[in-house]
Amino acid sequence: MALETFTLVGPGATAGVLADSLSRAGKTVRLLAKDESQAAAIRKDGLKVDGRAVELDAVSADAERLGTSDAVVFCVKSPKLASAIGAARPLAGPDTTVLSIQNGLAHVAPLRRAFGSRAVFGAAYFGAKREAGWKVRRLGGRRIELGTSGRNKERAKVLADVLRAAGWDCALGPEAEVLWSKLVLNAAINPLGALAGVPNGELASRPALKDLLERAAREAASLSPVPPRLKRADAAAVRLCKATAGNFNSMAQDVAAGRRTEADAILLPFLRRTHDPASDAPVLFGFYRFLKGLERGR
Ligand code: KPL
Repeated sequence: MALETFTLVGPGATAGVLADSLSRAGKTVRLLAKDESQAAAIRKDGLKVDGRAVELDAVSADAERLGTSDAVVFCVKSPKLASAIGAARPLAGPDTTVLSIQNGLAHVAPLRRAFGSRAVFGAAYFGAKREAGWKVRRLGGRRIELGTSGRNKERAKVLADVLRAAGWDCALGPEAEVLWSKLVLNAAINPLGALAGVPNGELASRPALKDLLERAAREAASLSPVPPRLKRADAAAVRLCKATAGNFNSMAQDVAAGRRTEADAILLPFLRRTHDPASDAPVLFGFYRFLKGLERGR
């Protein structure tokens, strides 16, 4: 099951960083754009990561034209998933590995329905930002964790080897633990960075924000149904913020751009596990109310 051709779905900062690392590792990299005007813009301007041009084999909004590849990587945010799955179906042949590194859990069921045991779910611990045009800047972190769930173990192992060769610190773990551990950190970091309007580093360096960050991480960890892979969620949240210090997290980038946020995907899995969210998860519930108010206010 050699993985030589990769198609990334949903060009943005995450896809840009992965495309760059995979193409420098000698892989053939293609992008499935959201529409033809986006595809034309990327073809015209070229994708650059940290000032370096990324070698792309093809960019198109037409998956039939791109054809199948050995691996398809979903880098879309949760509100866009359903349409992305529909558009990307022709990219996946019977033996294609489908990787998703989205935040949250809501993507697991639809992707598994669409791609069965070909789907592998991962968690990305890095920061990146898309700047004007198709320029992407890496903002710290180089860890990717891949979840195994019995039937996809072999695929996940092969994928992990490719990612390591492409420079990532890639680890494997049971799928539920990988996804919930990342979700615990996202539930603490993303809403707080988005509401405070600060990059991750400030969540770790400003005492009042750090206190809230740590409380949110402990609250989320206490509601996780599987033991998080992190020994201390509060310390792990601070470490991740430091590792990605210059990054405005993905939710902060959504709020700044006036886009719908991933508040539902990131916070509801915890709030749904409480009897009374206001008293059982006061910090996360507060984040959720503020974010929803912000979205409604638009
Ligand atoms: O997952 C992230 C995100 O922004 O969504 C982290 C790793 C927290 C980086 O900001």
